[in-house]
Amino acid sequence: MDKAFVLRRRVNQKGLVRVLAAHDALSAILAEEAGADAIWAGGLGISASHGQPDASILTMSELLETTRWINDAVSIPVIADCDEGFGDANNVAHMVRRYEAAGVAAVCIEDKLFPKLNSFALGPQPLLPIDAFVQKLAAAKAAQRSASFMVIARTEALIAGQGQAEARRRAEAYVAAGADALVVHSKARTSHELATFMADWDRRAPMVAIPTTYPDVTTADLERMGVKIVIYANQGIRAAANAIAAAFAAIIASGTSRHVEASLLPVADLLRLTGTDRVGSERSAA
Ligand code: SPV
Ligand code: MG
Repeated sequence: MDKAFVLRRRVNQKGLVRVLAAHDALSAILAEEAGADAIWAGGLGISASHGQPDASILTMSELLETTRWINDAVSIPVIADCDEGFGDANNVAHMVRRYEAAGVAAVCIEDKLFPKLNSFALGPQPLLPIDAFVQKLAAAKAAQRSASFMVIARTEALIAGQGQAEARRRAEAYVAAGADALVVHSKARTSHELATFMADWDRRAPMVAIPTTYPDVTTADLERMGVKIVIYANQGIRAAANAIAAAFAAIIASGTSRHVEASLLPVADLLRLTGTDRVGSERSAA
C-alpha cells in the first residue's frame, strides 16, 4: 500500500504517532523493529553520519540519496526533513516532486533562511518572512501528485527567540496555506514553551513535537497537550555514537575486544537484519 496513504491514515487514527529518526538504512530497520509508526530522515543525523555540519552543506540530492536508502529498507512511511526547502518556492516544488517520486510519505520544511543552521547550534537563526514561506508551502502543495502526501510546516519562531505571538501568527498562516501538520520547534529545557503554545491552539492541524532538549516529557504528557506526532529526531545516532566510542576506546585501551563482545550486536543478528543469511540460503538452494 502507498506509504503516504498509510501515514495519513495513521495520523487520522486515535493515538500519538511515534516517529524515530534514522540516519541510514540499518538504523531505519532498527526503528521499524522497535515499533515506530514512521521514520524521520533527519538532516542532523544524515549530515552527522557523513561527518558534515547540519548547516545546508549536504545538497538536496545527497540527502535524498540517503533518504531513499532509508525508505527502501523499511515498510513503514518516511518523513523527510527538507530543511528550508533547498531554495525558493521553485526549489521546493522540485524537491517535492523528487521526494514523492522516491516514495517518501511526507516532507517537512522550516521557515528559516538558506543556508540554514541546526536549531541547537550557536549562531544566527534568521527567519524567512511569513509570506515568502507561505509561497513555499503553496508551491509544495501544488507540486504533490498523490492526495495523501503530506507537507509539514515547521516554524522556528521560538528557536529564533521571537516569542509565542510570532509562533502563533506563523502557525496560523502556514495552516491557512495548506500545511498538513505543524511543528513548533523549541529548544527550551522543558516542555513549557510547547505546552504554552498548545494551550492556546485550536488543533486545526495535527501538531508535531520534537522533544530533543526537553527529554523529560512523556508520550502521555504530549497526548494530554494535544500533540499528534512525536519525532525522536536524533536519539538513535547519539546512542550509536556513544556505543561506538565506548567500544573503540575499550578495545584500544585493553588490547582485546573480549571485554566489549557481550555488549555488541551479535554478527548473526547483523546478517539477519541485512538479509545476508537469506542470500546465503538462496545461493545454497540454487
Ligand atoms: C533534524 O533532525 O535535523 C531536525 C530536528 O531538524 S532538530 O535537530 O531537533 O532541529
Ligand atoms: Mg533538520
